Amino acid sequence: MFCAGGGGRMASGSTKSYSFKVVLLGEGCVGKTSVVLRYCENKFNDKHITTLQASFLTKKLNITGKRVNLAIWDTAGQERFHALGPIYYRDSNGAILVYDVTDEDSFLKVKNWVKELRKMLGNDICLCIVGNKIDLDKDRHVAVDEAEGYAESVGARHYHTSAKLNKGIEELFLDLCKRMMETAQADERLKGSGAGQSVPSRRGVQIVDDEPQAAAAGGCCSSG
Ligand SMILES: Nc1nc2c(ncn2[C@@H]2O[C@H](COP(=O)(O)OP(=O)(O)OP(=O)(O)O)[C@@H](O)[C@H]2O)c(=O)[nH]1
Ligand SMILES: [Mg+2]
Repeated sequence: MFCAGGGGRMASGSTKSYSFKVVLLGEGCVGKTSVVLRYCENKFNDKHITTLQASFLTKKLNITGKRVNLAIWDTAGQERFHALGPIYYRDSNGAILVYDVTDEDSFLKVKNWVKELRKMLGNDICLCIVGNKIDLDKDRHVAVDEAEGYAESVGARHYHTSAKLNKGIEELFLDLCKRMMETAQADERLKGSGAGQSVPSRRGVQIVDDEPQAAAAGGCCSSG
């Protein structure tokens, strides 16, 4: 399993590491795999090699001194795989719902995913709606205002990307990570922080405080 805090500790200061699970959902051929491949490996393939079931990639980043480990699940867009969705979105901290700006149907599919995710997970997940392929803007079939207005109405954030031209991808993941960190920190406050131990949140994120803490409640080892 993907756990927080694996690996070395930072030498000094209060450094927290976060582990988040992120899932990409959306119709086939909208560019989910391309977005992930661009982000994780800075690669782009002009050919469509359809994803079967799902694939998994990881990414480590550092945000204002905090280590973030992302486990990214890129799911298959083909309708025959739709029923597998819950396997991948369950316990996710963030969902990236991708449509192709030249394909109106793919935007309707995003709306279906939003309904399903809100029904199954409530507001416990950070939603990103992503209009991909903005390099094909001349063939756009989804109005910017409509897409952005819809995202706002469902508590999601909207982004535009081009995996092909590497536009908006870094910004998308960085912004999502910051939102997931805020959610995790709010969860942590809510739980009243278990005196420096790992605090699993509602969505299974673990926050590990690398800084040694003073004696835990009920602890027996206070020295001095
Ligand atoms: N012009 C353009 N083409 C893109 C972009 N992103 C992806 N594509 C192309 O769109 C096609 C589908 O991309 P994929 O990333 O395989 O799409 P997917 O959503 O993962 O598809 P499934 O795995 O079948 O669900 C490929 O031919 C990509 O080269 C983009 O930003 N601009
Ligand atoms: Mg794919």
